[in-house]
Amino acid sequence: MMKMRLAVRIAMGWILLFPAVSWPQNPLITDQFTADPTARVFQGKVFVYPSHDIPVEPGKGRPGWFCMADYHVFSSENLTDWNDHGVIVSQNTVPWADSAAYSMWAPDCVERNGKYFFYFPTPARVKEGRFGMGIGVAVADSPSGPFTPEPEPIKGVSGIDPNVFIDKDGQAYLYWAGRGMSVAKLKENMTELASERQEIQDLPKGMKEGPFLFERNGVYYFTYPHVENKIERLEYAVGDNPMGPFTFKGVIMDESPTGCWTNHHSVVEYKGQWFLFYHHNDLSPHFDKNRSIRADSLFFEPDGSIRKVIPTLRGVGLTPAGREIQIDRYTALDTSGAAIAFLDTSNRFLGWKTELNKTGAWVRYNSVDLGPAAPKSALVRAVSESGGTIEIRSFGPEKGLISRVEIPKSGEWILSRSALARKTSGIHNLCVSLIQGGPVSVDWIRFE
Ligand code: FUB
Repeated sequence: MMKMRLAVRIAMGWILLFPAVSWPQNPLITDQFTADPTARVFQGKVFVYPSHDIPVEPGKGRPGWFCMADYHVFSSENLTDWNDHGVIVSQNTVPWADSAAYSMWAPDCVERNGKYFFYFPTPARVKEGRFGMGIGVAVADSPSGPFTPEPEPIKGVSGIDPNVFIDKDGQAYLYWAGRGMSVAKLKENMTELASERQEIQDLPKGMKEGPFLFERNGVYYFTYPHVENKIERLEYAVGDNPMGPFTFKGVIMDESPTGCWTNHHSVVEYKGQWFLFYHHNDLSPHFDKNRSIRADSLFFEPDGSIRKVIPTLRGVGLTPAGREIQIDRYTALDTSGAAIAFLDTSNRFLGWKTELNKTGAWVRYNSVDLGPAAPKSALVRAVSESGGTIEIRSFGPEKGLISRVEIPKSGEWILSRSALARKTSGIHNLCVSLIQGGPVSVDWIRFE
């Protein structure tokens, strides 16, 4: 999570310096680019293994294309706070990898017998006579590493986007993309193929990549991004065997409305809820090869089909009221009077602000946990050239005013505090609206 020191002025006139922490929901990670998230539940937590997009620099990567030199892993117990465990595998430390390739694409990680096997595609060194993407394995005793790369990539496999599924009988399967979609059995050691490659048949025509297989109630869901029109959307097919055949069933997520060319996903069940992890270019709106990972809830219909997932900014997880609540990651917003913009377009990692542009403009943000002990005041980081008054209301479970906060006239970001109108505890869906004056831009709100 992003930490920085800020100069602030409380409405009563104090000048303070204090560390601010941003806790956005979607995207999940806001201090670096992340893509192709594979989420796994290990040791009671969700671990996410994404690709790590970086901007191309002279001599490092190909301009206009994906550029990745290493992998980080992130974990979370509550799907709100994400812990970055740092670099687990790098192109410089894989013995067979081309360390100038900057092409460490979509990875996966599975656990077997207490060992964690991390699968990743990357080009092999050309001088060793190998071309194209190899799929490597790195092994660890813990889901966050340290991971030791195997000396060679998996023999007989050339392609991208590895995905591994271990069935109830213990048989492991490796799926990958590149010249169609392939599957093969893995040996018990998880590093060698135990069968011939088999092509997955009968899927819709057109480019497909990023296979991800999971099982639910005896049904094997083969899921993948597919270019049906111009850019990728997430689809699925089902079968009764991990090697297929699979029957196409439908779309999990439509194409990005803003044109991000790729999407790449994983599906995981955690604490009784299913989630779709995927990516979008939130922090790089003008270049879709610098992406950011997201998560949204996923639901099955009674017949086992997947209900289409509509991407949200709010994402998943409760937001503790004592943290900066980034209302720009809204659940709903009044598009006639409110808008979202970057705080600073020269450093998008600083995040977004909510612009309440006219009286009555509102934004709704669900699932804020005000805890067992009711907070006493609301703190708002905002800026308004003309000053204005905002209201924070709960519209569920107990409807009503929580606090009315005066935002004084100022050309700089300031903190304004106001007492709560009533004792409020528990989980609430909040509505923040401009009731007088404005425009007002809000960075975040917090309860104390
Ligand atoms: O991240 C590079 C590539 O973009 C992945 O391997 C694909 O699945 C697509 O997301």
